[in-house]
Amino acid sequence: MSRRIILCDGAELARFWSRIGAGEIEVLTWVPREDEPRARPPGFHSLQGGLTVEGIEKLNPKAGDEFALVSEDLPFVRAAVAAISEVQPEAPVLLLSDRVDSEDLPDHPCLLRAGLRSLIRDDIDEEFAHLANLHRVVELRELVEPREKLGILLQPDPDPDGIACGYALRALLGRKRPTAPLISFGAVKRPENIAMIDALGIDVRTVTPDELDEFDGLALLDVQPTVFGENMPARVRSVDVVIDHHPERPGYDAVFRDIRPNYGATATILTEYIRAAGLDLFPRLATALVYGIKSDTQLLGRETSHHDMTAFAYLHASHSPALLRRIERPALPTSGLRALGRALANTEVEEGIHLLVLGRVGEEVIPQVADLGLQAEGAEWAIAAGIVGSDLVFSVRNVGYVRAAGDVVRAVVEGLGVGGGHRSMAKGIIPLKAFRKVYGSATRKQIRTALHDAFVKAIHGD
Ligand SMILES: [Mn+2]
Repeated sequence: MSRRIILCDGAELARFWSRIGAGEIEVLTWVPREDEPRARPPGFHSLQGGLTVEGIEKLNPKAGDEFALVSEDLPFVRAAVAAISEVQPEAPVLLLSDRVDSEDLPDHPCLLRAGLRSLIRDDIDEEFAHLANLHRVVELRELVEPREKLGILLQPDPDPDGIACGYALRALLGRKRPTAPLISFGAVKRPENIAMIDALGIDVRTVTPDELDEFDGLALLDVQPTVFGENMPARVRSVDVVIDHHPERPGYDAVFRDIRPNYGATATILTEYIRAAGLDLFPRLATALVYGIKSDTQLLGRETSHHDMTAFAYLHASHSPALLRRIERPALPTSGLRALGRALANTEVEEGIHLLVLGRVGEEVIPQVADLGLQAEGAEWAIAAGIVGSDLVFSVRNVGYVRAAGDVVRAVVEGLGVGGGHRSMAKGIIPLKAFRKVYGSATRKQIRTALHDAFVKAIHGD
């Protein structure tokens, strides 16, 4: 188990540390100052050999151990950083000080400064969490630095979480599109996701497995190689980087691996990296990550951890509300508004269900109409249905305390088409051919009756 080695400058700061409550994995050491009595602060032992390379060596630091320096004195901090760098160059160092300025600090790849006396115990744990994230960033940057062309591979038909992470990783590495393109084996298809890449100006290139040869580095985000199943391209079996929040799967190699299954979104991991590295959070980047977290956690609902909440709050201050609106509420074409007008003309809420049948429309209109439909008085369910190409497509929303929308839609499309979703949002697609086979025709009236009956049955039946 890795340790936190605490080095306090003098008895006063050591006592202060004891008072705020030392953590279990902390090794408490102090260096007595000349001008103070040598009485040992409780729980501390003095650094044998003083603040020297030998002194640090005696602590026997191992890979994975972290240091904290508690001091208000620049020469102390400098000497400590120099000695630690000599003994364990990779070790992350947290400096807790109110007076020592970051600018005066010696060069160190993984050094983070935080305030001291203003901190309470939880804040110190949080600072250590930032330090661990900074350490990951340092490793990541070192690893991909020599790669001329890093392919950032997302899952096929990338979702907002994956897209946001790709964008964030590129920023974190200080790269641009030509040397770190976002790639995928399947194009972005869902209208909401197309709205996202359009609004943010992000490019996702579709590649074939053979085309991976042009990259001398590969980073997989929000996905692990095993997702490609039996057909996993050989090139993907052994990669540089995997960062993901899905459960860890064996069967591949990655030099850098950061899998956090208790996180609601991979965008949360990338946000923590960005925060720890002190990277400028420009509005486009913050907006992408906000949307990635929102969409993967159903707006901080299901499967959200406190990490996601903290990351969301951190991003929120820098995001662009106008840009986010453009992604979440893409412009409604006038033809879509007319279809909505016709559907609203004789609308009714029956048994808590508000069903709007739009006729032939652009697919992006349907989910927006479903959102709107839920505002009707008495509506617990809103369904917007329209014809797109040769399919009947419908979006479903509910108030959240009723049966899960995804389950209901799966019951409705069973044997007819495909569908699914989450607690309060879902989508279904039924080919018109299949619909006609069962219901005879696909007139607006027939669609309304058939969908209404099927939903009543699915919502109220078992
Ligand atoms: Mn995800």
